[in-house]
Amino acid sequence: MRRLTTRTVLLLAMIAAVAVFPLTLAAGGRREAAHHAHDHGNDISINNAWIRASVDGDENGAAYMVIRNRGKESIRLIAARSDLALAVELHTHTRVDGLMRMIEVPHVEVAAGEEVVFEPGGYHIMFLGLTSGFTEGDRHTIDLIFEGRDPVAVSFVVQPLATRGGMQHNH
Ligand SMILES: [Cu+2]
Repeated sequence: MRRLTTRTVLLLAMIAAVAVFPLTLAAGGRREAAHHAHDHGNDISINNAWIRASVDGDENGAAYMVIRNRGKESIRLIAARSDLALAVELHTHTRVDGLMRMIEVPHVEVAAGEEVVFEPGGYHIMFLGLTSGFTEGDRHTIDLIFEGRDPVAVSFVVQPLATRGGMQHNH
């Protein structure tokens, strides 16, 4: 009876060891996957990030930047998050009946090794219902959400459209 009990305990210990081993492996695998995803985040660089300064009475606003994808796979910006406005959307401009209109886009794709420019008259982060105006020289952090990745916090500087818009219109 005593021997049987010892054998049972041994057997249970072996089962436990076998059961724990794959769990450890799985946990290690998850850690590695998470770390891998974080490394991919470094493939994205955001430059020239700025917000258009508000003029009196502005209820809405826009932010611009250049997204560069140094990675080997295309990336998708699917959202931007900020408490600067009641709603934050991704927009572009399109010609409708001869007029340029803003439309919301579900995502902005940046191919491997390419960059996408957000600028007045094109792609922009749209702020609808500003919680406060944008003052020249201020900085605000906006979280950029890329599909399948951790949010990327980017600091945007507020600048007047007259300065930035003029620089951009060289075409
Ligand atoms: Cu817009």
